[in-house]
Amino acid sequence: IINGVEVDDAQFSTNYNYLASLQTSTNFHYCGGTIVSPHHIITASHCLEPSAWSDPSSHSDIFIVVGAADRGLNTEVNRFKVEEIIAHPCYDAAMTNYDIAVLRVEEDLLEGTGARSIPWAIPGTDMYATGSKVSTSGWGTTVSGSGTAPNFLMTTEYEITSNEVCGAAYSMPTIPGTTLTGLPETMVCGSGTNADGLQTDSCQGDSGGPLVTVTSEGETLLGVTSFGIGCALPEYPGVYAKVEMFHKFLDWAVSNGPNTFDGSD
Ligand code: 4AZ
Repeated sequence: IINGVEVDDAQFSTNYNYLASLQTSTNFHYCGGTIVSPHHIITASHCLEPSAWSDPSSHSDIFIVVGAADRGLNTEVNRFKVEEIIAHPCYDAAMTNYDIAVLRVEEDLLEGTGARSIPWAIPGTDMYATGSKVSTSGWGTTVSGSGTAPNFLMTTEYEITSNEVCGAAYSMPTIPGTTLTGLPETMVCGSGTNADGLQTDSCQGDSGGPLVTVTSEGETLLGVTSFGIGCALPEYPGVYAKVEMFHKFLDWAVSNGPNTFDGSD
């Protein structure tokens, strides 16, 4: 997170305890996630090696750490093995589209960890209105281009960018390999400045983490941190997988229903 604020333990346990850190067996933090059920987190497909999706033997190096602002506090109690990777069947690595996945764990993520789940957005709300205040959080880098991650969770607030502005930014012909002519309906963007007037954004290592809105009914997950050009550049908003469009995939993945999901949104 660039130009955000640090989350302390007290704030974490009341406001941000839906966050998860994805770590390797050597405690290397590489992506974020959001707890959406006692046994499931949502993350980005691009955080996961496609070779691991259907091969449990090759995803043994993914651990989910929950319940602490300090990502180094990964104990037997709050560190979970991944039982199953459910990547969106339409995930398109070349376009970073359909960049969403569900991770299933066998144990209860919430029991005795201080963590909680939050709901994902379903269609028919006005939560994605341009200019709406949203927050994004993670253990990603605080300095664009630097590989180092903070120990404590960082969070920031900015606004939903219009689809036209964001689509235009990422349709520029200087971006090699893209054929985007506008923002796909599977994406939503955020940009803006913090209280000090500094441009703020998610960045490397925040991928997979949440874009959240707060209403009188509590928090709702609107997006999954996906990609950007640079970080906190005013001309390039942060891009998120638009969770509203994936409610059928998420209903299916989180209910562990029969394998009938056909890939439609
Ligand atoms: C990344 O490299 C990344 N500003 C994630 C989010 C953003 C940029 C880069 C959005 O994982």
